[in-house]
Amino acid sequence: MLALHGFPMSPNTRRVRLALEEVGAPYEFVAVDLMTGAHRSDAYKELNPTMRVPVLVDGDYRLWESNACLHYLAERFPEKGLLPEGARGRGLVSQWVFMNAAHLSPAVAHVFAHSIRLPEEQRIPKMVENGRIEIDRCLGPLDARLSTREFVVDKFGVADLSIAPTLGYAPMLGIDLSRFPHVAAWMARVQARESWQRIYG
Ligand SMILES: N[C@@H](CCC(=O)N[C@@H](CS)C(=O)NCC(=O)O)C(=O)O
Repeated sequence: MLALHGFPMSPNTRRVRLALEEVGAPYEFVAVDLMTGAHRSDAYKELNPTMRVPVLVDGDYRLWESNACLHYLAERFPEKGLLPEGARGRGLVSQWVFMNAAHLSPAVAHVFAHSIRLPEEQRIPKMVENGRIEIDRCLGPLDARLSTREFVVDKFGVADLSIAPTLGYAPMLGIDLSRFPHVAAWMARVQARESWQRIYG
């Protein structure tokens, strides 16, 4: 059976949980408590030497980096159609997943850290300001993309599973999606799915 080691509230963990729900494979969720430093234990380091969540375990195979886990699950359960056929469609999936992993997700993480997570004396307002600029820089093109289609790359799949959890805490972080109406409408479509209801509900 598959197992996912992760922190329940973590967007990176939730990204993979959503994919597991979408493929419908039975899996065990193993909670890793970031608050008590469980991700720094020797046992956990055996699973993920970078000491981050999540980690997907499939028999003797272990995989970390949440977006890599999405691709693995899509390829392991090809009948679920989470990746398009053909080089062009897959290239577009990679484009949006890398944009999320390299730019959008770190920017959202900086806004979260420097406005909520860190003790006040460690917060750097410029990090929040720069983070918001970077978020807008990503959401503008995403909004344009979603103005002509229901999901990021035609059918619901890996690109949606990658980006939507990054925006899961947008209201709490003061990220006003009404400025990006097509992104807001797409988020509502993703949030209406059974998988989202099960993980975020
Ligand atoms: N790029 C990684 C990021 C993983 C990540 O940063 N996870 C956070 C929780 S959302 C974490 O483990 N933080 C603990 C730490 O950095 O010490 C992925 O997509 O899996």
